[in-house]
Formats: sequence, C-alpha cells, structure tokens
Amino acid sequence: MKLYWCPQSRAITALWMMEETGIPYERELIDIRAGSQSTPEYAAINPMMKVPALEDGPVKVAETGAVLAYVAERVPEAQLAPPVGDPKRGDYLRWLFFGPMIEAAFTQKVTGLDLASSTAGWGSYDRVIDVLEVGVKDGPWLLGERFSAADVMIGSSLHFGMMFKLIEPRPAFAGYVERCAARPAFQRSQAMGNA
Ligand SMILES: N[C@@H](CCC(=O)N[C@@H](CS)C(=O)NCC(=O)O)C(=O)O
Repeated sequence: MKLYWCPQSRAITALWMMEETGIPYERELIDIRAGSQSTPEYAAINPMMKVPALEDGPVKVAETGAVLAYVAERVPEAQLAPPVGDPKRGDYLRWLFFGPMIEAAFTQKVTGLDLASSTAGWGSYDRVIDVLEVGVKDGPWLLGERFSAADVMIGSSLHFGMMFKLIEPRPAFAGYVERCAARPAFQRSQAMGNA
C-alpha cells in the first residue's frame, strides 16, 4: 500500500493508522504547500486533490474515514475493526464515520455559524461534544477494552481539538487523548508528521 501524505496535515491520522497495522507500506510526499496536489496525476488518485489518499494496486481510496475503513479490512490480522456480525460493529462504524461531524462542529465554533440544530447534520457543537464525552469517558477505548480504527479517527480529532483549544479540556477528553498519545504508533506518526 502507498500512502500519499504531507506533514502537518490531516494525513497524520492515516499515517497513525498505517503505523498501527505494523505492516510495511510506502509513503509518498505530496507537498500541499508547494501545490503538488494540484496536478492531473494526483487528481486521478484523489479528485478532491487533498491528502491523505491511499493506493493499493488498482484500488485508490481517499477521505480519511474511507482510508481507515479500507486499511482495517485489508489488514485483518491487526484487529483494528470488529468483524461483520460482531455486536460492536455498529458502534465501530458510527465512530469511524463521526470524524466529519467533529470537523463541522469545530468549523461552527470557529465561524460562529448560526444554524438550527434540526438543519445541521451534526446537530450543534454542544451536541457533538456531549456525545463524544459519553463515548470516551468509560474507556479505555470507544469499544471498551478493544482499540480500533475508530479510535484513530476520534483520537486524532480530539487531539487536534485540544491542541488548538477547539474543545474544553474535560477530564474525559484529556484522559482519552493521553491514552492515545501513549501508543507507540501514535508517537511514530506524530514524529513523522511534525518533522
Ligand atoms: N475530507 C478530507 C480532508 C482532507 C484535507 O482537507 N486535507 C488538506 C490538508 S489538512 C489538504 O490536502 N489541503 C490541500 C488543498 O486543499 O489544496 C479527509 O478527511 O481526508
């Protein structure tokens, strides 16, 4: 598998995921600050011309949640996804695809966008934050004792949100992000991603 990525970008989430699998993979730098994403060659991999994106033989995957879902299934031995039929599968998928809700909530907070919660797909900033708190407070992971790709998605978003003070440091968030940050794969991805 080849991960298209760039330091100091959302691609660090996918990098963390690749590191969690423990398998070898290639990395190709797309320097988004130099405009390397805006080429017809890269648009053929991700039509949105953003990082991350993944290539696996003839398969091309873009969007962080999709990359994580793909990798979790591609490397079943890493046990980063409850299999089909597992009672935890529903919660796993819900959290795996919850990343864009958090992003929308952060955007609402930063811009002060005033939108009825019945109209906004994410409800409201407060609703997203409260639901997240319930999700992470018991721990150690979203699915209990089992770490999964969903933690990579939510852990990354909460780490980012705490770093940039987009969420209040509630004890449940601080504890969860601390547990994520203690993982060697997280630390390797941060070291590469912030180099
Ligand atoms: N929805 C995308 C967002 C990816 C994204 O926004 N990537 C930014 C870097 S943080 C990017 O590639 N920006 C370059 C550009 O838009 O030109 C995902 O979740 O993967």
